[in-house]
Amino acid sequence: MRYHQDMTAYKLYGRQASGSFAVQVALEEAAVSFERVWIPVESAGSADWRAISPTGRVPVLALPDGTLIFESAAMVIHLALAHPDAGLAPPPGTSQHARFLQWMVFLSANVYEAALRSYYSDRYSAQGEAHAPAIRERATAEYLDHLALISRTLSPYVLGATYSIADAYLYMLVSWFPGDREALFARLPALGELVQLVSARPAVKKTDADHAG
Ligand SMILES: N[C@@H](CCC(=O)N[C@@H](CS)C(=O)NCC(=O)O)C(=O)O
Repeated sequence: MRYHQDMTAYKLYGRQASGSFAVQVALEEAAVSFERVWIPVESAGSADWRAISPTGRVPVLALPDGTLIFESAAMVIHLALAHPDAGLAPPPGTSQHARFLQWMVFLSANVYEAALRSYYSDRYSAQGEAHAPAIRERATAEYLDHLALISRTLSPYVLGATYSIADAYLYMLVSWFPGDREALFARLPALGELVQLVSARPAVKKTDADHAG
């Protein structure tokens, strides 16, 4: 399969229930023109796809000038800065923006990482599937600890009274939680409230529908 560059709009390469979710929400909230391209799992190793995504993973965002970006947190931070009127993040240089960056990096480096370890457990040991159950169990426990840590800051959003794209990023990561979601919200009610608030946003509803298939 050949992938083409379009110099007039963003192009988001993703997959259902993947990290492209939060990036699509950012594009929808910014009301910018973009094309969504689904990359099948089987394409991960293909030379054409590797030319777009050096890691073989999704998401990848092609900027309107053709520049290709990987790492979902970098994409949403860039979109927040490139489209300030969309209100995806506080103004750069402010203390609130510093907190926004802190939580974006925390979510990407810790929560997303725990999700990957939990879903791809066999990759984290030279013994493959033999050690996977223990790795999965530990990853899921850490996933929960990370969610508990961030949920203590919710009031009701990550940055307090004002929504930011960090909330949509957290919403995405909560949707992947491998444990019992009802039990999670019973234990972390602020997280359940955040999910309710974020799910009601039109940009999120649209993205939810697209990612549902
Ligand atoms: N740190 C990367 C992680 C990307 C990532 O691992 N994506 C997953 C889907 S959510 C993927 O492509 N998995 C396929 C694979 O690893 O084979 C990001 O935030 O973009």
